[in-house]
Parts: sequence; structure tokens; C-alpha cells
Amino acid sequence: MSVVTIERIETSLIDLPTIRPHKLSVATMYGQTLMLVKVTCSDGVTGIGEGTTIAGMAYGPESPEAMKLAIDAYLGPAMIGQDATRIQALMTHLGKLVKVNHFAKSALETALLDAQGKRLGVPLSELLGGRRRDRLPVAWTLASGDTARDIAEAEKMLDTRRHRIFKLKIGARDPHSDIQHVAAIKRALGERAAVRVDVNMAWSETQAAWAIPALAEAGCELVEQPVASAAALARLMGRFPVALMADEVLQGPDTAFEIARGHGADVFAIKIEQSGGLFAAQRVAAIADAAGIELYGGTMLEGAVSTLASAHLFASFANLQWGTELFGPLLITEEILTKPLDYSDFELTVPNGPGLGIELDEDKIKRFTRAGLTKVTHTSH
Ligand code: MUC
Ligand code: MG
Repeated sequence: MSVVTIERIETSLIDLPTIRPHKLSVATMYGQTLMLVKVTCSDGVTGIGEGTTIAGMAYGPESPEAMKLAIDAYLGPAMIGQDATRIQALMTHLGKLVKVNHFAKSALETALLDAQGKRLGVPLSELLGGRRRDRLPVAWTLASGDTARDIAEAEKMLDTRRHRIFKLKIGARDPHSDIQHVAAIKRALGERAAVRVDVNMAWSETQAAWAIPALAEAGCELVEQPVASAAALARLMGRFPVALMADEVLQGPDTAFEIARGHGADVFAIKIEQSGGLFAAQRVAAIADAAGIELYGGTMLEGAVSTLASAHLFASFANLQWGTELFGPLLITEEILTKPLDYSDFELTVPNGPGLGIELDEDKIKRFTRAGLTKVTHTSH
């Protein structure tokens, strides 16, 4: 059998509005930019991948523009002519040529896995060892910045049976107001819904030490990344009747190992992009399992492509005690797939088709593509 090689890599930026302003402690988002990459192989098979972050460079070290540039200038040219089916070997090779750039690498690995799944006629989850579940619980983030509006939004989600786990974004206001906000929402929803918070690193250790018991008292069950440093998070562990989750400090297997070694979190929010790709995220999950740390399937508020890549991976995890927050496509006004994803009965269905199991609506993608920036890297014939 002749080797299947990578022939063409196309990158573009897609700018999409959000359904409402999304307020985090680090920024307010009014839209989301997807960096889409399409890989075409010598057997005619194509794969798609996505790199997405939150609010430009306010959240993470890579912007959509930087991901695109890393692929256009460095990663893409190094992939042309390489074996498209030896994905782990190719990612190791790229890791030696380009340091970090986790989000760009995750997008490329997703595209290669999508293509390989299509080539073999199997869903992406089967390339990751096989799925253990076909549906994933999905949390919704309440982040309008207004308590009454958040309660109305949560009630709508409960009525339509879309979500019954709510993550509240706090940390932008003073902690006293935040605690009142969380308590009011939990009071309104009662036992009908679970309430969790994400502080996105906004608090000092002393603020966290008095605010977390008040959150627990208000009925909050999980506090995500209350402080910036991994050491401070570890010092807060075991002191409160509520689980502490690591997000921003978790930047792939090396950091996962260090946090696990220092008993630094009850739960890991695993994100494929922050981990450096699906295989790296799989290793983060293995470290968590070995250390007795529980798992949550996180999001970078990605569009359908990276959300589905995450879904295929999370479906294969041995443990997923806290469910997922794979709601990114629902925060965007536009449907970019020919067939929308199935969010129903509080869960997302993992598609069964080959690869990611989705098809982009090319007209829609074209309409929202940032002009003049699409770049093609290809084999010179
Ligand atoms: C984060 O910090 O976890 C996930 C949900 C959301 O609203 O923001 C993201 C990022
Ligand atoms: Mg978070």
C-alpha cells in the first residue's frame, strides 16, 4: 500500500457573533473567532480542525491570528509530504520543530484525526480507543452580568431540557456582590439545578479563603480556578466542603503531573486545546485517573469542530464524574453545520459518522470568513 501524504493545508479565520455579551473576569466577549484548518491528503481525503480561544489574547497565550500564523509559516510547511496516517509520530515531529503553540497543534491534530477516521470509515472516538458513552451531559454558563437575566436564562434552559448544570462566571465584581449573585441564583433554581462557579483566577488566596465557604453555604458545589497560582490552589485544597477545579494552571501532561503530585486539585477541567491536542489531553486524563483526581470536559468556547473533537475524546474517558461544558456552538448566533448537533434532554449526542461526523455549511463559512487572510500551503508539483 502506498503512503498517504499531506498535500494541502488551508487556514482561515471565521468571525461569528455571540447570542449575548459573555462576561468573564478577564474580558467580555461579543463574538468568537474560529481558526479553521483544512488538511487535504494524497488519497483525496480531507480533515478539518479548529483553534479557538477566548477574547483574543485576554485568556490564553495564543490568539486566533497567532495560531494561523504558526500553521502558515512553520507547522504547515513542515507537514507537507509527511505520512498523514502516522498522526502521533507526526505530532511528535512537529513538537520538536515548534515549542508550545498548543492550540494550533490541537487544530492540526483534530484535522488529521478527522481525515483518518473518514479514511477508515470510523468515528474519531474509535481512533482514541473506543467510546464508553454516546451522550454527554452539558453544562451552560450564565455570564450575562445580571442576576435576574441569568435566572431567566437558566429557567429557559430547564424548561427546554437543554441544561440543568449551571456554571456562573464570577470574579469581575467584588467577592461580596458575587456571593450574593450566586446565592440568589441557587435560591431561585433550588434542587432543580446544580450551580458551580468559575472565578478565572481573579481572587487572591485570602479572598478565596473567606469567599469559598460562603459559596458552599449558598449551595455551590464546585469552584473553578479561584486563584491564579497552582501553589495557592493546592494550599486551599481540603479546607472546604466543596470541590476545587483546576483550569488555567492545567497546560498539558507536565503541569497535570505536577498538580497531581502536589494534591493540587479535586477536579481537572480537561481542554483539548490547552492540553496541546487530543492525545495530550488523553495523557492528562490518565494522570488524573492515576492520582484519584476527578474529570470534567472543559471548553474554550469552541465552535462545532473543536467541540466535536472534544466530545469524541470525552466519550472515550474511563471517568467523567462532572460531565462536560461543551456548549460552545450554542453561544454563537450562526449554525455552521449542514446538520445541527443534537443537544437534547440535557445532553449532547456524539455523532456516529466517520471522523468528526459533521459537515460544514460552506456558504455560511464563506460569509463569515475574514477577508484576504485565507492561506493555502501545498505540495509544489
Ligand atoms: C473557562 O474558563 O472555563 C468555559 C465556559 C465559559 O463560559 O468560559 C469557558 C472558559
Ligand atoms: Mg475555566
